[in-house]
Amino acid sequence: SLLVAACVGRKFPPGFKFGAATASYQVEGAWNVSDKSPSIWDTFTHDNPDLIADKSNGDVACDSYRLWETDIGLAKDLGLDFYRFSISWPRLLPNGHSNYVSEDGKRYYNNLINGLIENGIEPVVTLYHWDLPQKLQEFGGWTNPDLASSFEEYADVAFGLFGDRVKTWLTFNEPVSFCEISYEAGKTAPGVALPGIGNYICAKVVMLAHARAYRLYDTKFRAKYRGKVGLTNQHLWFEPKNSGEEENAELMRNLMALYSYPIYSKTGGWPPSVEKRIAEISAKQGYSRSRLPEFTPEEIEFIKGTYDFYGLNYYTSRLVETAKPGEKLTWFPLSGSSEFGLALTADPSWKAGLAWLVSYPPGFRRLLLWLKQQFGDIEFKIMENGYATSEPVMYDEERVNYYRDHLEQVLLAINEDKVFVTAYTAWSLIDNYEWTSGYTSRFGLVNVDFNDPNRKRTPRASAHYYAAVIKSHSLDLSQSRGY
Ligand code: PNW
Repeated sequence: SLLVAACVGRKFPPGFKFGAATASYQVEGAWNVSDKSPSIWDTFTHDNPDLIADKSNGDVACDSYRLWETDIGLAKDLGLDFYRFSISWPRLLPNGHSNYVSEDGKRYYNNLINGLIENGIEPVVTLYHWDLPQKLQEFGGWTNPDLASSFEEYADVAFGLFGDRVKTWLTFNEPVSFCEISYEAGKTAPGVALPGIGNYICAKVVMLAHARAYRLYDTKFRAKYRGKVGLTNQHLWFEPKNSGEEENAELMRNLMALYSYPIYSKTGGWPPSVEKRIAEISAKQGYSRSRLPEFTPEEIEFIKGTYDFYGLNYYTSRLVETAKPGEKLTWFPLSGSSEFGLALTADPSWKAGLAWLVSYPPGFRRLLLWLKQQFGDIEFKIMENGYATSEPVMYDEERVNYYRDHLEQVLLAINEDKVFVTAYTAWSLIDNYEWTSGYTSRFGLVNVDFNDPNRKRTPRASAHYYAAVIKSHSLDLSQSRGY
């Protein structure tokens, strides 16, 4: 009976769902097929090959525009409950605006959605995974408040075309990543660097854009389609490096929740500690108001509560300490840490797949509990978690360990901390175009041969491992490293 108890503890709750994710620019290729217009990533990679590790681009990527049936086959072999992919805005709306809808774009996503459903796999769709139509960047991109209404137009088209079959929508993937790394640091598309301001303007515009899409779904689509709409935020977990710096670690947690407080908190608006600190720093810099733009009371009410679940992506953790005078702070993975003069490091004992991707499984559980404490006992869906190596290892033991150890923490969060987690998503189904790392970072459960014109896909050991977890709906912890 002891054995039974142990096994029961390792079971995922009934109804818990497993998936895997990709994103349009990272897998589709076919960048200029038919009437598709360029996205900011097409423009950025074509104009700045030197900013990409292997000078590559997503022109072909995994060629999933052509090989989508193969991808569905892989998802089916894994036994996925759902497949998370994103729609390329410029493929569906080449003008950026809804005055013209591409027939080929419609056909492609209809085929993919129908193919998934025919194979018993639920489609989970992200509207914005960073590939803005270049035509809208020419309007100023996410620093232009008008983008919120352009995004609502796009969402209207997508909900209208696919909402009869798509029941889980994510408006945005990781606003923190594109607001900070793109619009503040200028390191990724569109390559616009507006230090200390671009990220905050982007944050406000994106919060409003999300809320507009959510409220549109409520008024126009919810009664007939009965789906769920949310977004997914990326979180690192932060711990103080030295005793006495808990307050700084908490400030970093709140900075990363900049894109959550307006939506999920009871009060709405920016996280108070972050808002206060940025206002103080702005005042010291001689400004009469904060660089973090205020919301009007109407905007606060408009954004607050616009969710049906909390989507989150977790990969890694950091230690926080006050920077030494003159210390150069890195912009990655969170350029905003320089705002507060905080240095982010990793503990040497945390196993590194890539320099930035160090594995600290307990951070995942602590993050889930922290989010529950901040925002209440709401539904959490893990929309990304995964591990990369810089070599295309086929017997990928490190990735298997990463998935097992992180899934173990999810189970602890569910069983011990009573966090209501209903879904887990592996990033990624297949190796793909890893932004400025090009094809040098391998995240796939399935290997892709990028030298092969047919982009041959071969499941790794981790794919077999994940399939076994899904099939048994439980975790075998006999190999666990026991965090
Ligand atoms: C995510 N970090 O980005 C994105 O959603 C994916 O498109 C991407 O391929 C994947 O994770 C792997 O990088 C991240 O700093 C960006 O911890 C930054 C971090 C994590 C994920």
